[in-house]
Amino acid sequence: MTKSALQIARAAYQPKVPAALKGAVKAVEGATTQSVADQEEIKKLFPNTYGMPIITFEKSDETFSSPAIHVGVILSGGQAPGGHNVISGLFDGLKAINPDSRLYGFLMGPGGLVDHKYKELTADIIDEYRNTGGFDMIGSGRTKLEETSQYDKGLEILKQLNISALVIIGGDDSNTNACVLAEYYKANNTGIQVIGCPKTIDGDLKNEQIETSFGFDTACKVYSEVIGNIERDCNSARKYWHFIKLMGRSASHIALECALQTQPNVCIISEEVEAKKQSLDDIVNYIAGVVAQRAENGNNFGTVLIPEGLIEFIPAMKNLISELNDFLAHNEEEFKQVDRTEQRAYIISKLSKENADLYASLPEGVARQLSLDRDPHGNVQVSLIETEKLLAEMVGNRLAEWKKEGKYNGKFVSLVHFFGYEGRCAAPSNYDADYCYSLGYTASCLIAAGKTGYMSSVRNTTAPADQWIAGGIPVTMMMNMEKRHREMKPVIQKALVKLDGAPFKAFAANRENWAVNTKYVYPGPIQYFGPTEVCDQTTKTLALEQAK
Ligand code: FBP
Repeated sequence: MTKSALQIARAAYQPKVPAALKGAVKAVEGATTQSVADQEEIKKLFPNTYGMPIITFEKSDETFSSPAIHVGVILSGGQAPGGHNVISGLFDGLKAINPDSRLYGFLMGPGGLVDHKYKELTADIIDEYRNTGGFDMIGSGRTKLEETSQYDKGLEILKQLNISALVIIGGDDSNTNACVLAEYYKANNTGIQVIGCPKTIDGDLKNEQIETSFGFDTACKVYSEVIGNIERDCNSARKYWHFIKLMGRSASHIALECALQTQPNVCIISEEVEAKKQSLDDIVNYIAGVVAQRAENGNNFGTVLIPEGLIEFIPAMKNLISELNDFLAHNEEEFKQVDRTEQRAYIISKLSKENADLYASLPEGVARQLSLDRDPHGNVQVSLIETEKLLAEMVGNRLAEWKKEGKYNGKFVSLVHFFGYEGRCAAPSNYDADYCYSLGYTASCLIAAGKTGYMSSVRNTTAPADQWIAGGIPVTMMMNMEKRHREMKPVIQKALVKLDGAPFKAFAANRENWAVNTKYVYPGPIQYFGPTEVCDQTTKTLALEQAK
Protein backbone atom coordinates (compact mmCIF):
# COMPACT_ATOMS: atom_id res chain seq x y z
CA MET A 1 0.00 0.00 0.00
CA THR A 2 1.45 3.41 -0.97
CA LYS A 3 1.67 5.72 2.01
CA SER A 4 1.79 9.50 2.14
CA ALA A 5 4.79 11.23 3.69
CA LEU A 6 2.59 12.30 6.62
CA GLN A 7 1.37 8.73 7.16
CA ILE A 8 4.95 7.46 7.30
CA ALA A 9 6.06 10.16 9.73
CA ARG A 10 2.94 9.82 11.83
CA ALA A 11 3.37 6.05 12.23
CA ALA A 12 6.31 6.80 14.52
CA TYR A 13 4.27 9.03 16.85
CA GLN A 14 4.29 7.76 20.43
CA PRO A 15 0.95 8.62 22.03
CA LYS A 16 1.21 10.42 25.34
CA VAL A 17 -0.32 8.48 28.24
CA PRO A 18 -1.20 9.10 31.89
CA ALA A 19 1.84 8.70 34.17
CA ALA A 20 0.13 5.81 35.97
CA LEU A 21 0.05 3.71 32.79
CA LYS A 22 3.81 3.84 32.29
CA GLY A 23 4.48 0.74 34.38
CA ALA A 24 2.67 -1.75 36.59
CA VAL A 25 -0.70 -0.48 37.90
CA LYS A 26 -2.95 -1.23 40.82
CA ALA A 27 -6.72 -0.81 40.71
CA VAL A 28 -8.01 1.47 43.45
CA GLU A 29 -11.73 1.10 44.13
CA GLY A 30 -13.94 4.04 45.12
CA ALA A 31 -17.31 3.88 46.84
CA THR A 32 -20.22 1.91 45.40
CA THR A 33 -22.23 3.72 42.72
CA GLN A 34 -25.86 4.37 41.76
CA SER A 35 -27.43 4.86 38.34
CA VAL A 36 -28.18 8.51 37.41
CA ALA A 37 -31.93 7.83 37.73
CA ASP A 38 -34.44 4.99 38.08
CA GLN A 39 -32.15 3.19 40.54
CA GLU A 40 -34.60 0.46 41.56
CA GLU A 41 -35.45 -0.61 37.99
CA ILE A 42 -31.82 -0.55 36.82
CA LYS A 43 -30.71 -2.51 39.88
CA LYS A 44 -33.34 -5.15 39.15
CA LEU A 45 -32.29 -5.43 35.51
CA PHE A 46 -28.56 -5.63 36.31
CA PRO A 47 -28.32 -7.65 39.54
CA ASN A 48 -24.73 -8.73 38.80
CA THR A 49 -23.24 -5.49 37.50
CA TYR A 50 -25.13 -2.80 39.40
CA GLY A 51 -23.54 -0.61 42.06
CA MET A 52 -19.91 -1.49 41.33
CA PRO A 53 -17.28 1.07 42.39
CA ILE A 54 -15.44 3.55 40.15
CA ILE A 55 -11.91 2.25 39.51
CA THR A 56 -8.80 4.41 39.31
CA PHE A 57 -5.46 3.02 38.21
CA GLU A 58 -2.42 4.08 40.18
CA LYS A 59 1.23 3.27 39.80
CA SER A 60 2.23 0.04 41.53
CA ASP A 61 5.69 -0.87 42.81
CA GLU A 62 4.96 -4.55 42.64
CA THR A 63 6.06 -6.37 39.52
CA PHE A 64 3.05 -7.94 38.07
CA SER A 65 2.80 -11.24 36.26
CA SER A 66 -0.36 -12.58 34.77
CA PRO A 67 -1.26 -15.49 32.52
CA ALA A 68 -1.76 -14.73 28.82
CA ILE A 69 -5.24 -13.40 28.01
CA HIS A 70 -7.18 -13.77 24.77
CA VAL A 71 -9.32 -10.72 24.01
CA GLY A 72 -11.80 -9.83 21.26
CA VAL A 73 -12.45 -6.29 20.01
CA ILE A 74 -15.37 -4.81 18.07
CA LEU A 75 -15.82 -1.40 16.41
CA SER A 76 -19.49 -0.47 16.48
CA GLY A 77 -21.41 2.24 14.58
CA GLY A 78 -20.14 5.29 12.72
CA GLN A 79 -16.43 5.86 12.18
CA ALA A 80 -14.57 8.21 14.51
CA PRO A 81 -10.91 9.28 14.35
CA GLY A 82 -8.76 7.34 16.80
CA GLY A 83 -10.44 3.92 16.70
CA HIS A 84 -7.22 2.29 15.52
CA ASN A 85 -5.36 3.82 18.44
CA VAL A 86 -7.83 2.33 20.92
CA ILE A 87 -7.00 -1.04 19.41
CA SER A 88 -3.23 -0.41 19.43
CA GLY A 89 -3.37 0.77 23.06
CA LEU A 90 -5.34 -2.35 23.95
CA PHE A 91 -2.84 -4.54 22.07
CA ASP A 92 0.20 -2.96 23.75
CA GLY A 93 -1.48 -3.17 27.17
CA LEU A 94 -2.25 -6.87 26.70
CA LYS A 95 1.29 -7.61 25.55
CA ALA A 96 2.67 -5.73 28.57
CA ILE A 97 0.55 -7.96 30.81
CA ASN A 98 1.86 -11.06 29.09
CA PRO A 99 3.64 -11.22 25.71
CA ASP A 100 1.66 -14.36 24.84
CA SER A 101 -1.69 -12.56 25.10
CA ARG A 102 -3.65 -12.47 21.85
CA LEU A 103 -6.09 -10.00 20.35
CA TYR A 104 -8.83 -10.90 17.86
CA GLY A 105 -10.80 -8.32 15.87
CA PHE A 106 -14.40 -9.18 14.98
CA LEU A 107 -15.10 -7.95 11.47
CA MET A 108 -17.56 -5.30 10.31
CA GLY A 109 -19.00 -4.51 13.72
CA PRO A 110 -21.00 -6.54 16.24
CA GLY A 111 -22.29 -8.69 13.36
CA GLY A 112 -18.79 -10.23 13.17
CA LEU A 113 -19.21 -11.71 16.64
CA VAL A 114 -22.57 -13.25 15.80
CA ASP A 115 -21.45 -14.51 12.38
CA HIS A 116 -18.06 -15.69 13.65
CA LYS A 117 -16.08 -13.43 11.30
CA TYR A 118 -12.79 -12.42 12.84
CA LYS A 119 -9.06 -12.05 12.36
CA GLU A 120 -6.17 -12.21 14.77
CA LEU A 121 -4.51 -8.82 15.17
CA THR A 122 -0.78 -9.38 15.14
CA ALA A 123 1.96 -6.82 15.75
CA ASP A 124 2.46 -6.35 11.98
CA ILE A 125 -1.19 -5.48 11.46
CA ILE A 126 -1.31 -3.16 14.47
CA ASP A 127 1.84 -1.31 13.35
CA GLU A 128 0.26 -0.61 9.95
CA TYR A 129 -2.57 1.29 11.60
CA ARG A 130 -1.01 3.22 14.49
CA ASN A 131 -2.19 6.87 14.57
CA THR A 132 -4.27 6.46 11.41
CA GLY A 133 -7.88 7.46 10.91
CA GLY A 134 -10.70 5.17 9.83
CA PHE A 135 -11.93 1.83 11.10
CA ASP A 136 -10.63 -0.22 8.18
CA MET A 137 -8.35 -2.42 10.30
CA ILE A 138 -11.40 -4.56 11.12
CA GLY A 139 -14.34 -2.53 9.77
CA SER A 140 -17.45 -1.39 11.60
CA GLY A 141 -21.18 -1.99 11.43
CA ARG A 142 -24.49 -1.11 13.03
CA THR A 143 -25.84 -4.56 13.95
CA LYS A 144 -27.34 -4.20 17.43
CA LEU A 145 -26.47 -6.86 20.01
CA GLU A 146 -29.87 -7.11 21.65
CA GLU A 147 -31.05 -10.71 21.52
CA THR A 148 -29.94 -13.55 23.79
CA SER A 149 -29.63 -15.74 20.67
CA GLN A 150 -26.92 -13.31 19.46
CA TYR A 151 -25.16 -13.44 22.83
CA ASP A 152 -25.17 -17.24 22.71
CA LYS A 153 -23.86 -17.30 19.12
CA GLY A 154 -21.13 -14.91 20.23
CA LEU A 155 -20.29 -17.08 23.18
CA GLU A 156 -19.63 -20.06 20.88
CA ILE A 157 -16.85 -18.26 19.02
CA LEU A 158 -15.45 -16.67 22.17
CA LYS A 159 -15.14 -20.11 23.76
CA GLN A 160 -13.66 -21.56 20.59
CA LEU A 161 -10.93 -18.88 20.53
CA ASN A 162 -10.46 -19.10 24.29
CA ILE A 163 -11.36 -15.43 24.55
CA SER A 164 -12.14 -14.29 28.10
CA ALA A 165 -12.82 -10.60 27.47
CA LEU A 166 -14.52 -8.53 24.81
CA VAL A 167 -13.95 -4.79 24.21
CA ILE A 168 -16.79 -2.97 22.46
CA ILE A 169 -15.88 0.44 21.04
CA GLY A 170 -19.08 2.37 20.38
CA GLY A 171 -21.56 5.10 21.20
CA ASP A 172 -24.29 5.29 23.84
CA ASP A 173 -26.40 2.48 22.36
CA SER A 174 -23.44 0.15 21.80
CA ASN A 175 -22.16 0.72 25.33
CA THR A 176 -25.67 0.11 26.70
CA ASN A 177 -25.72 -3.17 24.79
CA ALA A 178 -22.19 -3.95 26.03
CA CYS A 179 -23.48 -3.63 29.57
CA VAL A 180 -26.48 -5.88 28.89
CA LEU A 181 -24.04 -8.42 27.42
CA ALA A 182 -21.74 -8.13 30.45
CA GLU A 183 -24.71 -8.80 32.72
CA TYR A 184 -25.84 -11.78 30.64
CA TYR A 185 -22.37 -13.35 30.50
CA LYS A 186 -21.91 -12.84 34.22
CA ALA A 187 -25.37 -14.15 35.13
CA ASN A 188 -24.60 -17.26 33.09
CA ASN A 189 -21.16 -17.76 34.62
CA THR A 190 -19.49 -17.74 31.22
CA GLY A 191 -16.32 -16.14 32.56
CA ILE A 192 -16.41 -13.55 29.75
CA GLN A 193 -15.75 -9.94 30.72
CA VAL A 194 -17.14 -7.06 28.62
CA ILE A 195 -15.56 -3.59 28.58
CA GLY A 196 -16.83 -0.55 26.62
CA CYS A 197 -14.99 2.47 25.14
CA PRO A 198 -16.71 5.83 24.45
CA LYS A 199 -16.73 6.61 20.72
CA THR A 200 -18.66 9.03 18.50
CA ILE A 201 -17.83 12.21 16.65
CA ASP A 202 -21.27 13.48 17.73
CA GLY A 203 -19.90 14.17 21.24
CA ASP A 204 -23.13 13.06 22.90
CA LEU A 205 -21.65 10.24 24.98
CA LYS A 206 -20.34 12.25 27.91
CA ASN A 207 -21.33 12.83 31.50
CA GLU A 208 -19.89 13.50 34.93
CA GLN A 209 -17.46 10.60 34.50
CA ILE A 210 -16.78 10.50 30.76
CA GLU A 211 -15.35 13.86 29.66
CA THR A 212 -15.76 13.36 25.95
CA SER A 213 -16.23 10.68 23.34
CA PHE A 214 -13.27 10.12 21.08
CA GLY A 215 -13.31 11.44 17.53
CA PHE A 216 -15.20 14.62 18.45
CA ASP A 217 -11.94 16.56 18.74
CA THR A 218 -10.56 15.60 15.32
CA ALA A 219 -13.86 15.78 13.44
CA CYS A 220 -14.61 19.28 14.78
CA LYS A 221 -11.10 20.44 13.92
CA VAL A 222 -11.46 19.15 10.36
CA TYR A 223 -14.85 20.84 9.90
CA SER A 224 -13.59 24.04 11.51
CA GLU A 225 -10.63 24.17 9.14
CA VAL A 226 -12.95 24.00 6.14
CA ILE A 227 -15.50 26.40 7.62
CA GLY A 228 -12.63 28.85 8.26
CA ASN A 229 -11.54 28.48 4.63
CA ILE A 230 -15.08 29.14 3.46
CA GLU A 231 -15.32 32.17 5.73
CA ARG A 232 -12.12 33.56 4.24
CA ASP A 233 -13.43 32.97 0.73
CA CYS A 234 -16.68 34.57 1.74
CA ASN A 235 -14.89 37.60 3.18
CA SER A 236 -12.75 37.87 0.04
CA ALA A 237 -15.47 37.55 -2.64
CA ARG A 238 -18.14 39.25 -0.46
CA LYS A 239 -20.99 37.89 -2.56
CA TYR A 240 -22.21 34.56 -1.11
CA TRP A 241 -24.12 33.32 1.90
CA HIS A 242 -22.88 29.84 2.80
CA PHE A 243 -25.30 27.48 4.53
CA ILE A 244 -23.30 24.66 6.11
CA LYS A 245 -24.94 21.61 7.65
CA LEU A 246 -22.77 19.74 10.16
CA MET A 247 -23.03 16.09 11.12
CA GLY A 248 -24.28 15.02 14.53
CA ARG A 249 -27.39 12.89 14.32
CA SER A 250 -29.18 14.50 17.22
CA ALA A 251 -27.20 16.79 19.56
CA SER A 252 -25.66 20.07 18.32
CA HIS A 253 -22.25 19.67 20.00
CA ILE A 254 -20.40 19.65 16.66
CA ALA A 255 -22.13 22.79 15.38
CA LEU A 256 -21.51 24.55 18.69
CA GLU A 257 -17.83 23.60 18.83
CA CYS A 258 -17.30 24.68 15.22
CA ALA A 259 -19.02 27.99 15.99
CA LEU A 260 -16.71 28.54 18.96
CA GLN A 261 -13.73 27.81 16.73
CA THR A 262 -14.74 29.86 13.68
CA GLN A 263 -17.16 32.59 14.89
CA PRO A 264 -19.66 32.43 12.01
CA ASN A 265 -22.49 34.93 11.49
CA VAL A 266 -25.18 32.43 12.48
CA CYS A 267 -25.18 29.06 14.21
CA ILE A 268 -28.46 27.38 15.05
CA ILE A 269 -28.48 25.15 18.15
CA SER A 270 -31.27 22.55 18.02
CA GLU A 271 -31.57 22.27 21.80
CA GLU A 272 -32.28 26.02 22.03
CA VAL A 273 -34.85 25.81 19.22
CA GLU A 274 -36.66 23.10 21.16
CA ALA A 275 -36.43 24.88 24.52
CA LYS A 276 -37.79 28.10 23.03
CA LYS A 277 -40.42 26.16 21.06
CA GLN A 278 -39.31 27.92 17.88
CA SER A 279 -40.97 27.22 14.56
CA LEU A 280 -39.30 26.85 11.18
CA ASP A 281 -40.62 30.33 10.45
CA ASP A 282 -38.88 31.73 13.55
CA ILE A 283 -35.57 30.27 12.40
CA VAL A 284 -36.04 31.59 8.87
CA ASN A 285 -36.90 35.05 10.21
CA TYR A 286 -33.87 35.04 12.48
CA ILE A 287 -31.44 34.15 9.67
CA ALA A 288 -33.12 36.53 7.21
CA GLY A 289 -32.90 39.24 9.88
CA VAL A 290 -29.14 38.77 10.16
CA VAL A 291 -28.80 38.81 6.36
CA ALA A 292 -30.79 42.05 6.19
CA GLN A 293 -28.81 43.67 8.98
CA ARG A 294 -25.51 42.82 7.33
CA ALA A 295 -26.84 44.07 3.98
CA GLU A 296 -27.44 47.48 5.55
CA ASN A 297 -23.70 47.64 6.17
CA GLY A 298 -23.00 46.56 2.61
CA ASN A 299 -22.08 43.02 3.67
CA ASN A 300 -24.03 40.73 1.35
CA PHE A 301 -22.16 37.67 2.51
CA GLY A 302 -22.05 35.40 5.51
CA THR A 303 -21.80 31.94 7.00
CA VAL A 304 -24.59 29.95 8.66
CA LEU A 305 -23.99 26.69 10.59
CA ILE A 306 -26.86 24.21 10.88
CA PRO A 307 -26.82 21.05 13.02
CA GLU A 308 -27.82 17.85 11.23
CA GLY A 309 -30.58 16.96 13.69
CA LEU A 310 -32.34 20.36 13.62
CA ILE A 311 -35.58 19.24 11.95
CA GLU A 312 -36.49 16.87 14.78
CA PHE A 313 -36.01 19.57 17.41
CA ILE A 314 -38.53 21.96 15.83
CA PRO A 315 -41.67 20.98 17.74
CA ALA A 316 -44.04 21.64 14.80
CA MET A 317 -41.84 19.65 12.38
CA LYS A 318 -41.67 16.81 14.88
CA ASN A 319 -45.48 16.66 14.93
CA LEU A 320 -45.66 16.77 11.15
CA ILE A 321 -43.08 13.98 10.79
CA SER A 322 -44.89 11.85 13.33
CA GLU A 323 -48.27 12.28 11.59
CA LEU A 324 -46.65 11.56 8.22
CA ASN A 325 -44.98 8.40 9.59
CA ASP A 326 -48.30 7.14 10.94
CA PHE A 327 -50.31 8.10 7.90
CA LEU A 328 -47.91 6.59 5.37
CA ALA A 329 -47.47 3.41 7.43
CA HIS A 330 -51.24 2.84 7.26
CA ASN A 331 -51.87 4.06 3.71
CA GLU A 332 -48.73 2.98 1.86
CA GLU A 333 -50.55 1.11 -0.91
CA GLU A 334 -53.03 3.90 -1.61
CA PHE A 335 -50.20 6.48 -1.61
CA LYS A 336 -48.22 4.44 -4.15
CA GLN A 337 -51.18 4.56 -6.57
CA VAL A 338 -51.25 8.38 -6.53
CA ASP A 339 -49.59 10.01 -9.53
CA ARG A 340 -46.24 11.61 -8.60
CA THR A 341 -47.48 15.07 -9.59
CA GLU A 342 -50.50 14.70 -7.32
CA GLN A 343 -48.72 13.33 -4.25
CA ARG A 344 -48.11 16.65 -2.56
CA ALA A 345 -51.77 17.67 -2.85
CA TYR A 346 -52.86 14.19 -1.74
CA ILE A 347 -50.78 14.40 1.43
CA ILE A 348 -52.00 17.92 2.18
CA SER A 349 -55.61 16.72 1.86
CA LYS A 350 -54.99 13.94 4.40
CA LEU A 351 -53.10 15.75 7.14
CA SER A 352 -54.55 17.69 10.07
CA LYS A 353 -54.99 21.41 9.31
CA GLU A 354 -51.90 22.51 11.25
CA ASN A 355 -49.59 19.91 9.70
CA ALA A 356 -51.10 20.39 6.23
CA ASP A 357 -50.31 24.12 6.38
CA LEU A 358 -46.74 23.47 7.47
CA TYR A 359 -46.27 20.78 4.81
CA ALA A 360 -47.67 23.11 2.15
CA SER A 361 -45.18 25.82 3.16
CA LEU A 362 -42.15 23.56 2.57
CA PRO A 363 -40.14 23.73 -0.64
CA GLU A 364 -41.03 20.98 -3.12
CA GLY A 365 -37.79 18.99 -2.71
CA VAL A 366 -37.99 18.82 1.08
CA ALA A 367 -41.70 17.92 1.02
CA ARG A 368 -40.84 15.06 -1.32
CA GLN A 369 -38.00 13.85 0.94
CA LEU A 370 -40.39 13.84 3.88
CA SER A 371 -42.89 11.67 2.08
CA LEU A 372 -40.55 9.30 0.29
CA ASP A 373 -37.32 8.47 2.09
CA ARG A 374 -38.21 6.07 4.90
CA ASP A 375 -36.04 3.69 6.86
CA PRO A 376 -36.88 -0.01 7.40
CA HIS A 377 -38.95 0.95 10.49
CA GLY A 378 -41.13 3.29 8.37
CA ASN A 379 -39.56 6.47 9.79
CA VAL A 380 -38.42 9.48 7.82
CA GLN A 381 -34.65 9.39 7.39
CA VAL A 382 -34.05 12.75 8.94
CA SER A 383 -30.36 12.80 8.10
CA LEU A 384 -31.25 12.72 4.39
CA ILE A 385 -33.31 15.88 4.63
CA GLU A 386 -31.32 18.70 3.15
CA THR A 387 -31.94 21.23 5.91
CA GLU A 388 -29.22 23.47 4.52
CA LYS A 389 -31.12 23.73 1.20
CA LEU A 390 -34.44 24.09 2.98
CA LEU A 391 -33.22 27.04 5.03
CA ALA A 392 -31.31 28.69 2.19
CA GLU A 393 -34.40 28.53 -0.01
CA MET A 394 -36.81 29.71 2.67
CA VAL A 395 -34.53 32.57 3.71
CA GLY A 396 -34.30 33.60 0.04
CA ASN A 397 -38.10 33.61 -0.23
CA ARG A 398 -38.48 35.62 2.97
CA LEU A 399 -35.96 38.23 1.78
CA ALA A 400 -37.82 38.50 -1.54
CA GLU A 401 -41.03 39.26 0.41
CA TRP A 402 -39.21 41.83 2.53
CA LYS A 403 -37.79 43.41 -0.62
CA LYS A 404 -41.32 43.87 -1.99
CA GLU A 405 -42.34 45.44 1.29
CA GLY A 406 -39.32 47.75 1.12
CA LYS A 407 -37.76 46.26 4.27
CA TYR A 408 -34.65 44.88 2.62
CA ASN A 409 -32.51 46.05 -0.20
CA GLY A 410 -29.54 43.73 -0.44
CA LYS A 411 -28.35 40.89 -2.66
CA PHE A 412 -28.71 37.29 -1.51
CA VAL A 413 -26.96 34.44 -3.27
CA SER A 414 -26.68 31.22 -1.29
CA LEU A 415 -24.42 28.17 -1.54
CA VAL A 416 -24.96 24.97 0.46
CA HIS A 417 -22.57 22.42 2.01
CA PHE A 418 -22.80 19.35 4.20
CA PHE A 419 -19.74 18.36 6.24
CA GLY A 420 -19.92 14.96 7.85
CA TYR A 421 -18.12 12.08 6.23
CA GLU A 422 -15.17 14.39 5.48
CA GLY A 423 -14.21 14.39 9.16
CA ARG A 424 -15.11 10.94 10.43
CA CYS A 425 -12.01 9.13 9.22
CA ALA A 426 -9.40 11.88 9.43
CA ALA A 427 -6.03 11.04 10.96
CA PRO A 428 -6.57 11.59 14.70
CA SER A 429 -5.36 14.84 16.22
CA ASN A 430 -2.73 14.49 18.94
CA TYR A 431 -5.55 14.74 21.46
CA ASP A 432 -7.51 11.86 19.93
CA ALA A 433 -4.37 9.82 19.25
CA ASP A 434 -3.32 10.14 22.91
CA TYR A 435 -6.83 9.84 24.38
CA CYS A 436 -7.71 6.78 22.30
CA TYR A 437 -4.44 4.97 22.94
CA SER A 438 -4.91 5.63 26.67
CA LEU A 439 -8.53 4.38 26.54
CA GLY A 440 -7.40 1.15 24.88
CA TYR A 441 -4.50 0.66 27.29
CA THR A 442 -6.85 1.31 30.23
CA ALA A 443 -9.26 -1.30 28.85
CA SER A 444 -6.44 -3.86 29.06
CA CYS A 445 -5.86 -2.89 32.71
CA LEU A 446 -9.58 -3.33 33.47
CA ILE A 447 -9.45 -6.77 31.89
CA ALA A 448 -6.36 -7.72 33.90
CA ALA A 449 -8.13 -6.53 37.04
CA GLY A 450 -10.98 -8.95 36.25
CA LYS A 451 -13.60 -6.22 35.69
CA THR A 452 -16.74 -6.45 33.58
CA GLY A 453 -19.58 -4.04 32.80
CA TYR A 454 -17.16 -1.09 32.90
CA MET A 455 -16.42 1.67 30.43
CA SER A 456 -12.79 2.60 30.03
CA SER A 457 -12.32 6.15 31.25
CA VAL A 458 -9.55 8.73 30.96
CA ARG A 459 -10.18 12.01 32.78
CA ASN A 460 -8.55 15.38 33.46
CA THR A 461 -7.68 15.60 29.76
CA THR A 462 -7.36 19.38 29.62
CA ALA A 463 -4.18 18.94 31.72
CA PRO A 464 -0.95 17.55 30.20
CA ALA A 465 -1.34 13.83 29.46
CA ASP A 466 1.00 12.90 32.28
CA GLN A 467 -1.69 14.07 34.72
CA TRP A 468 -4.59 12.27 33.05
CA ILE A 469 -6.50 9.87 35.30
CA ALA A 470 -7.13 6.39 33.93
CA GLY A 471 -9.77 4.07 35.30
CA GLY A 472 -13.15 2.46 34.78
CA ILE A 473 -16.74 3.58 35.27
CA PRO A 474 -19.53 1.05 35.82
CA VAL A 475 -21.84 1.45 32.83
CA THR A 476 -24.94 1.02 35.00
CA MET A 477 -23.95 4.27 36.71
CA MET A 478 -24.72 6.21 33.49
CA MET A 479 -28.10 4.60 32.90
CA ASN A 480 -31.72 5.61 33.20
CA MET A 481 -34.98 4.24 31.81
CA GLU A 482 -36.20 5.67 28.49
CA LYS A 483 -38.95 4.84 26.04
CA ARG A 484 -37.56 3.07 22.95
CA HIS A 485 -39.95 1.64 20.35
CA ARG A 486 -42.86 2.02 22.81
CA GLU A 487 -41.07 0.09 25.60
CA MET A 488 -39.19 1.35 28.65
CA LYS A 489 -35.52 0.32 28.33
CA PRO A 490 -32.38 0.88 30.39
CA VAL A 491 -30.09 3.15 28.36
CA ILE A 492 -27.11 5.44 28.83
CA GLN A 493 -28.43 9.01 28.89
CA LYS A 494 -27.63 10.84 25.64
CA ALA A 495 -25.91 14.15 26.38
CA LEU A 496 -27.51 17.04 24.52
CA VAL A 497 -26.11 20.59 24.52
CA LYS A 498 -26.81 22.12 27.93
CA LEU A 499 -28.17 25.63 27.57
CA ASP A 500 -26.80 26.50 31.01
CA GLY A 501 -23.39 24.98 30.19
CA ALA A 502 -20.26 27.07 29.68
CA PRO A 503 -19.82 26.32 25.92
CA PHE A 504 -23.35 27.44 25.00
CA LYS A 505 -23.11 30.47 27.28
CA ALA A 506 -19.82 31.53 25.66
CA PHE A 507 -21.48 31.24 22.24
CA ALA A 508 -24.66 33.07 23.27
CA ALA A 509 -22.66 35.94 24.77
CA ASN A 510 -20.90 36.55 21.45
CA ARG A 511 -23.31 35.62 18.70
CA GLU A 512 -24.84 39.08 18.17
CA ASN A 513 -21.40 40.54 17.67
CA TRP A 514 -20.43 37.70 15.29
CA ALA A 515 -23.71 38.12 13.37
CA VAL A 516 -23.32 41.76 12.43
CA ASN A 517 -19.59 42.30 12.56
CA THR A 518 -17.36 39.99 10.60
CA LYS A 519 -15.32 38.23 13.31
CA TYR A 520 -14.27 35.08 11.50
CA VAL A 521 -11.47 32.93 12.92
CA TYR A 522 -9.45 30.69 10.62
CA PRO A 523 -8.23 27.67 12.62
CA GLY A 524 -6.24 26.10 9.74
CA PRO A 525 -5.49 22.39 9.41
CA ILE A 526 -4.76 20.05 12.30
CA GLN A 527 -1.05 20.23 13.12
CA TYR A 528 0.87 17.13 14.12
CA PHE A 529 4.37 18.61 14.38
CA GLY A 530 5.17 21.86 16.14
CA PRO A 531 4.65 23.71 19.38
CA THR A 532 2.37 22.08 21.93
CA GLU A 533 -0.05 25.05 22.02
CA VAL A 534 -0.70 24.44 18.32
CA CYS A 535 -0.66 20.63 18.30
CA ASP A 536 -2.13 19.63 21.65
CA GLN A 537 -5.04 21.98 22.20
CA THR A 538 -8.35 20.38 23.19
CA THR A 539 -11.72 21.39 21.81
CA LYS A 540 -13.10 24.72 23.04
CA THR A 541 -16.08 22.76 24.42
CA LEU A 542 -13.87 20.68 26.70
CA ALA A 543 -11.72 23.65 27.74
CA LEU A 544 -14.83 25.67 28.69
CA GLU A 545 -16.50 22.74 30.44
CA GLN A 546 -13.41 21.89 32.47
CA ALA A 547 -12.38 25.47 33.30
CA LYS A 548 -12.34 25.54 37.06
P1 FBP B 1 -22.21 6.99 15.79
O1 FBP B 1 -23.10 7.64 16.81
O2 FBP B 1 -22.48 5.57 15.59
O3 FBP B 1 -20.76 7.24 16.13
O4 FBP B 1 -22.44 7.69 14.38
C1 FBP B 1 -22.60 9.04 14.28
C2 FBP B 1 -22.83 9.52 12.87
O5 FBP B 1 -21.63 9.86 12.25
C3 FBP B 1 -23.81 10.69 12.88
O6 FBP B 1 -23.15 11.90 13.06
C4 FBP B 1 -24.52 10.55 11.58
O7 FBP B 1 -25.82 11.07 11.65
C5 FBP B 1 -24.55 9.08 11.35
O8 FBP B 1 -23.46 8.54 12.06
C6 FBP B 1 -24.46 8.67 9.91
O9 FBP B 1 -24.67 7.30 9.83
P2 FBP B 1 -24.13 6.37 8.66
O10 FBP B 1 -22.68 6.14 8.93
O11 FBP B 1 -24.89 5.11 8.84
O12 FBP B 1 -24.34 7.07 7.37
